[in-house]
Amino acid sequence: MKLLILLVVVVGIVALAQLARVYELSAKLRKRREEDISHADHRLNASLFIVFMLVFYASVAYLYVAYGDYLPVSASEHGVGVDSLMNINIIIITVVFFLVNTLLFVFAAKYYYKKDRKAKFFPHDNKLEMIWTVIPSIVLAGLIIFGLRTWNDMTGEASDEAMVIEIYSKQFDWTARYPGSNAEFGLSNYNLITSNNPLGIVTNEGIAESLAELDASIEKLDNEVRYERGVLLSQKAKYEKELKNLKNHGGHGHAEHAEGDEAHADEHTHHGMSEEQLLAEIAKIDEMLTSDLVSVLSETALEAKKDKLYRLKRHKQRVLDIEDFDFSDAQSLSAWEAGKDDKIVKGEFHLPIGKEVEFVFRSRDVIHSAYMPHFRAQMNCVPGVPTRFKMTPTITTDSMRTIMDNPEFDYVLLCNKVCGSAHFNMQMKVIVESQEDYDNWLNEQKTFFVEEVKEEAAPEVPAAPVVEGEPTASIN
Ligand SMILES: [Cu+2]
Repeated sequence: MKLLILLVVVVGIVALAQLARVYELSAKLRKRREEDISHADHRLNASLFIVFMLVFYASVAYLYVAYGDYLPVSASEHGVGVDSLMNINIIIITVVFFLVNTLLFVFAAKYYYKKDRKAKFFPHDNKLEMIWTVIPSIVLAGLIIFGLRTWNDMTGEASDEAMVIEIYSKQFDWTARYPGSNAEFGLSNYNLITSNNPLGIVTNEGIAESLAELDASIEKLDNEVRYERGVLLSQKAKYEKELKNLKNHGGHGHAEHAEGDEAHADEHTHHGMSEEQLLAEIAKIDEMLTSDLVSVLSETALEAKKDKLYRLKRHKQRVLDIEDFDFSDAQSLSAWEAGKDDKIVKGEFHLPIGKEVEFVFRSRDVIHSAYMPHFRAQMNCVPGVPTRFKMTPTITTDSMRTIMDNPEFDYVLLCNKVCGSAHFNMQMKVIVESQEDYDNWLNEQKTFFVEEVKEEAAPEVPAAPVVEGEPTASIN
């Protein structure tokens, strides 16, 4: 079938070429030069300009109707402003579009070439220059001022009553965090990220868990490196050589300074190990060689493991550094305590209707973009730099289902930055509901590390105010 279409296209092109050739030949026969174009040809081209313009306008009008409002009414307070800004822009663009294209095509059609018509020489006009400089400047300035005001609406300071939610992005999903009863987020540190602590929230339990995980990995890797057959054999050979030297020189040989040398040179004047110590070391290696842990690694693999071991130990040191946190400062202490009752949710998050909510965005790996089209909201999530905006939802999920006449409808948070292979699937459901339903839902959500929090620990958490301008303090 495809071949057939191709064949038809090729035959068509050949036919056209032949037609052109016939035309050229007949023109020659009629003693007409090729570049002489008749008045009828000019008129035909002029009317074709008008035809093209009308078809062009019709297709643009179709696109406006078919795709003009792909989103329902805005479900947030500031979204109304975003929509009117968008509408004003579209109206201006549409007017300019029709004006410019009409001038372009109608002029081309009207002033087609005529033998007896002479063009007017019109090189410059100050008044015209002024008009098409000043009018666009005023319109653009107006748009920018309007746009900045709308932008400030979304990114300005949130009111004191606003609730705060953290949206955490990583390849390829979203996690939402609600501060617990103390209305304050706990500190977070990426070094503490474990499977149970996906946001790396700083708590004593989180640190303990992270250290336990690191210790297990370090031990496993350390064994792999220590029990490598080649390493063991070369170590053994070194000890055997030393032992031989010791025997040959009657205890005065210059044995190499061996690792793990803690011997007091009682019988010897040099720093080498005694014969008994060397024999003990060799016996130890012999025993290790019979262990199940012994493996054979290539030099590259061994180097890679050593490198990984080094990095794990460095990671562990960083976690240990967190423990040296300064507790003398009351505010730091409360930030340290604050993480325990944070609530972490995946899959969907809820918002109460009519309540201002401040979003704080973080990213673990690459730049993502939190996009909530129905709320006309979008913000980049940048690794290492918390970003934020605020909004007030105005339509519940249920009402929006009625408005859209779609009982399946749900608000959604999407990633709007191509961030990797599963980017398309990076989304989270957003539910807007009454304050009561929201409270019930939040109460059902598990508290972070709830099982470890001792009951008497709860009153100790002071109701400290949120550190201003620092919704997610980070100590790294
Ligand atoms: Cu993404």
